[in-house]
Order: sequence, then structure tokens, then C-alpha cells
Amino acid sequence: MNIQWYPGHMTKARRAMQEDVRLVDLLIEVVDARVPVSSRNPDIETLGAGKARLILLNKADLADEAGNEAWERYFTAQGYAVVRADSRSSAQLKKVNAAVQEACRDKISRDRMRGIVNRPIRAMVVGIPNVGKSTFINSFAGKACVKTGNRPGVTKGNQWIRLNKSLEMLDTPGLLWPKFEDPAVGLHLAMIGSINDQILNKEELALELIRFMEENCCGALGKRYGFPEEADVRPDNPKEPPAEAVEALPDGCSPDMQILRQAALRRGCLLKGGSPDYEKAAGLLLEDFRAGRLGRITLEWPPR
Ligand SMILES: Nc1nc2c(ncn2[C@@H]2O[C@H](COP(=O)(O)OP(=O)(O)O)[C@@H](O)[C@H]2O)c(=O)[nH]1
Ligand SMILES: [Mg+2]
Repeated sequence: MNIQWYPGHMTKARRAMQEDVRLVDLLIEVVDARVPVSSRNPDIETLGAGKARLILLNKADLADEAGNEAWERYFTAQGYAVVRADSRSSAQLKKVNAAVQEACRDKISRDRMRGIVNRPIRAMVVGIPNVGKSTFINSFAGKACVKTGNRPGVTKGNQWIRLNKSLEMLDTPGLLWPKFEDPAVGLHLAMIGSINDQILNKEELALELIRFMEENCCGALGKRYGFPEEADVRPDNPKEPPAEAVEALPDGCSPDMQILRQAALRRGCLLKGGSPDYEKAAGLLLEDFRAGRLGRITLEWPPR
């Protein structure tokens, strides 16, 4: 599967950011803790040259805790200020204040030497679509100032928010880049919902996810969808499909396809006539993954 998505509005957004970045002291780069490298836009490096940097490992609640720790160490060792959080919880964002001060230490002492006191720090919140930039700003501000939504493209233009006397933030639209060199990046971004679903083959994407989970998250799919070994098999279980449907697996069907088929049958995703609706089951599985219902899953790990 080779996924690419770089719609025209992103070229426009990139230009707007190039303008606005001149006004800021700090870039707060929001990444998805399940894919902290795939969800980093390489263009940010040039865009943010010379600026203080903070990485927010967001959606940490959806990623493996050991992975979160490993990634925090990894980025800290590279010289970034790092905060990991579930941005929906403002309590978890309290540590951002200290991290911002730390990241901007040089600027603050430069200001002081020039006799400038209390000039607010201006931060630009950047990242690819759907990583939680707007959610972060709202939670941090303690009120809903900017629009959010679980799909790419909710934030349309740059928007300044004054958080307090010492900090102002700029919300920006999600930005991807013209070409994913590594196909795994496109896959990861599609899995976490940062690519417009309408251009995706959900069935193939779900099969990729199934293969990853079978290799790395032993038993998680069976537990969620109630496959025979782990199924809560009660005679009155309404989700229980007719026995003959489950047993009638076509010969030569690959193991990942069999799992998708079973998930379809168990979840009642059936076409007219009773055959499995793979498309619907794939959509369901992806939604389950994105919402964390398959467990806390980190898709990529830092090199050891
Ligand atoms: N579980 C979880 N969901 C989050 C977190 N941050 C944001 N979200 C959800 O992710 C979706 C995208 O958020 P949004 O702020 O619009 O992303 P943006 O496109 O980067 O501005 C929304 O459904 C949020 O509720 C988080 O830390 N954990
Ligand atoms: Mg947004």
C-alpha cells in the first residue's frame, strides 16, 4: 500500500506558517505518541530553524507506557523539551508551563539583559492533522477557544490565543509534506486518522493493522472480537453468529483475512444474503484502534 496525501490547502497553510513563524519564540510540536517519528513533519526542521523547541508526546493514553518513557528519553537526549500527556486532561498539562520556561530559558535571559521584562512568550503549535493541537490549546487554556474534531482538517486558519500574561499561542492547521519516502509512514498516519479516510482502502489498511497486532499484541484482537479461544460463549450471547458461518472459512484464506472475516461475523457486519461485510468490519476495527479499544498500542519504537 502506498499512501500519499498532500491537498492544496496545505501548501497555503505552509505559506501562512512561514509568515507567522517569524513572530514566535517557540515551536510546540504535537506528535502522536503511538507513532512519534512518523507523525513528525520533516519540514518543521527548516520552518522552525533557530526557534526554541518543545515536543508534546500527545495521546499518551493510547500508547504503551513503556513506549512513552522510551520516546521521552529519546527526544530529551536529542535536546528537546518533552512533555507527554493526554491533552484532554488539563491536569496533565500543568507541566507544560515549566517545560515552556525551560525551553525558552535563553530568550528569557536575553530579554532580561536588555531590560525587557514580562514580554509574553509566543508559541506556535504545529503538527500533522488530528494529533490534538486544538485539544491541547483548549485544555491548557481551560476553556474551548478553538474548534476540534476527530478527523483531519478541522482547523482552517492560524488563530492566536492569549493564555495568560506570559504566554500566547498560535493554533495552526495540520500540515503534511509532499511525499512520504517510507511507505510505513503513510500507513501509520492512515491508521491514526491523520489522512483523509475517503482516499484510503480501509480493508487493506485494516489487514495491515491486523498483521501488526498478530505479531506484536498477542491476543488483543481475539479479546476484543471474542474469537473462539477467548470468546464469552454463552447460549444467549446475541453477538454469537450462527456456528456454520464461523466454521465455513474458505480454503486458502490468509490468516489476516480470516481474522477480519471473524470480526465481521462476530460484530454482525453482514451483507444481504449473510456474507461478511469486510469494508464495514475494517472501518470498525480502525475506529476501535483509534479510540484505544484494542489496548494501548505503540506502533513504532525508538532505536536502541
Ligand atoms: N485519547 C486522546 N484523544 C485525544 C487527545 N488529544 C486529542 N484527542 C482527540 O483527537 C481528535 C483530534 O483532536 P484535534 O484537537 O481536533 O486535533 P488537531 O487536528 O491536531 O487540532 C479529537 O477527537 C480529540 O478529542 C489525547 O491526548 N488522547
Ligand atoms: Mg485543529
